[in-house]
Amino acid sequence: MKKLIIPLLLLAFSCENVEVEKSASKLDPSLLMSLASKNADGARKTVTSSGDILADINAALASRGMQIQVSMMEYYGADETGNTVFFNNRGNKQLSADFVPADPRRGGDADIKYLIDDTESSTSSGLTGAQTNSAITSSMNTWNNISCSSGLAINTFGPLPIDFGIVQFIFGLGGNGGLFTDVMHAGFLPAPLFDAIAPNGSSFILGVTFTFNWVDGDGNPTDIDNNGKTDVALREIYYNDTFGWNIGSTYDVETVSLHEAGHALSQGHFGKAFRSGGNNKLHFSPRAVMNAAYSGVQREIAETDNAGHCSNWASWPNN
Ligand SMILES: [Ca+2]
Ligand SMILES: [Ca+2]
Ligand SMILES: [Zn+2]
Repeated sequence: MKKLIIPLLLLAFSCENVEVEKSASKLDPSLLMSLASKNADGARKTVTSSGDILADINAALASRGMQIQVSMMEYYGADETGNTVFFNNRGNKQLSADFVPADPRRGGDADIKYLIDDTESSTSSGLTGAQTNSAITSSMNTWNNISCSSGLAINTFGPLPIDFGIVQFIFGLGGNGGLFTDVMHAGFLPAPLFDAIAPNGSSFILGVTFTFNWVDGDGNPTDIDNNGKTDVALREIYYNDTFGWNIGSTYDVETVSLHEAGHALSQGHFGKAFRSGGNNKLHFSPRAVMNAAYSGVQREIAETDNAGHCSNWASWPNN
């Protein structure tokens, strides 16, 4: 078993605009890195409702001179299959994306760091932040404990009393346009974010993961380790507070968190969806954590999930 430690580094886009709450004693602001400092408040104003959420996000990021662009969002359906949406303004190439080991732009460490937004961690269904934080942590530990990826250390900042979330920030729904780390569980958000993702999205999207790539000065995704995969800057995850979240029963937080964390660790959707039975219930073959929709409590990694994870991480940090 790998131990969780508390790393000391958070990356930041713009130090002077970062709102670090005084109570966030784990964070030493002097360790924050600054990648861009211009026009931090401009992000929200530049958003126009083009109907293409990824294009809107990227226009806002570019207007701030930020060296990241969103390349993909993957959402998880409650009772209909979710979807993977690519940002495609540079041709139809849908390159896969992955973290670069010891990427200097992420601080140069070989581990993968995550945090949990503790300001949006309680749910309208009545779960406390302590309950959802525990479920999310448990899901991260499940991925961390897979034996094939012994070179991968997944470390945590733990739950932090800061409203993280770049996408929500851009859409004027709180969040933080400056602070980030590799993987962010950015909170349980109300309907508007999910309705921006897809028409009436709040009624069927349980969770979503956004993948951000590093881009060069011309706005093109980079591949500094020449592995044919665009280099991931960070991934952020949101949970839809519209649903009736539970611990151990539908909709089980750990089940959904385990799925979204799978995306955060570079896995895509897997399995064929079909409906059967008197109630026409959604099923998958094979059933797996990485199926595109929820089909009951599932906190164990399936064989296909394990294979997908190992193909991404078994040689880390040497790939
Ligand atoms: Ca948040
Ligand atoms: Ca690469
Ligand atoms: Zn998904």
